[in-house]
Amino acid sequence: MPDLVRLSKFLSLVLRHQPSVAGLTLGPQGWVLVSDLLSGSQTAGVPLTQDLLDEVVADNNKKRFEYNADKTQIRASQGHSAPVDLGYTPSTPPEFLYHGTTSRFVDAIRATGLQKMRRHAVHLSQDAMTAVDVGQRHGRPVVLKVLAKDMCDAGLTFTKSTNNVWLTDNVPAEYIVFP
Ligand code: HQG
Repeated sequence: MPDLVRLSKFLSLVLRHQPSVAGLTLGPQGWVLVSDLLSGSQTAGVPLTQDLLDEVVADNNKKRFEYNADKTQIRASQGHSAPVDLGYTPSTPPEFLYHGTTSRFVDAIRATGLQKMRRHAVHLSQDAMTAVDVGQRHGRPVVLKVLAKDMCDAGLTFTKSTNNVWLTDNVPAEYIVFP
């Protein structure tokens, strides 16, 4: 695995799921001090430097990580299982959004809608192709079309992460178009 991919996976672990592996605690909106991340990673045996961190943040294919304005803090833009309130303001989604899942989950989703499971939100994309990629991480991909505008009109809230992932608390089955 290329080093940057390996580092990105380590950063996902620390900044989304288990900050304690680098001796860290996430702030309420998911931020940690860059200096703490560098020293904590070194202590955990991961040779992270400021230059490498800059590279991961810039090159990461999904722009998973972001610095604050003065680059003293860093966080994951979405995807957490650790409890955070990312502080995004609600926005109006397009008419349709897409969710990638796999065939074996479809019956459960029909029964209970899309649930956030272990993460902080249900993740939706603006295009169906991204949803195919997301779904195939779990098995044979199935793309679900979500009637996002109808949900929004009914008072359900959406936010959009800095890296363009649409987030919502759950998607009731009545708003899902199954293939
Ligand atoms: C499924 C990755 C049964 C859901 C991706 C999914 C994404 C249900 C799985 C981001 C269900 C959870 C998020 C229900 C939902 N019954 N299964 N009621 N409701 N599910 O990994 O959306 O590379 O937590 O369909 O690319 O797959 O990490 O969520 O299959 O953007 O940056 O439960 O994570 O991005 O799986 O992926 P996940 P996800 P990163």
